[in-house]
Amino acid sequence: MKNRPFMFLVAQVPQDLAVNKPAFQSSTWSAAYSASKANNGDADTYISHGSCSHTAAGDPSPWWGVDLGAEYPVEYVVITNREDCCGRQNRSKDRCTFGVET
Ligand SMILES: [Ca+2]
Repeated sequence: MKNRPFMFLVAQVPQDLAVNKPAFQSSTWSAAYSASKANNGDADTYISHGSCSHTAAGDPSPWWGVDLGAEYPVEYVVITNREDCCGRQNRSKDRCTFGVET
């Protein structure tokens, strides 16, 4: 029997370190849009589907943060805003996906 060449392919799949880690934001529009919705692993961008965070209207300096639990070398930070309204206005108040990849 003839030896067949073989090859192993090893791909490093980015790991999202932010999924389901403790998340915080400067204010919350309503309980349905809490900080944890941004990093719940669901990338749905329609806020009415319940997977986006949103700070309160009138928050003069909105922010969102996540505690990764440790220090990591970070390759990418991915932020996805809602796509169901509001055109090109400042989207700093909502986040549907927040990912940190190594
Ligand atoms: Ca989400």
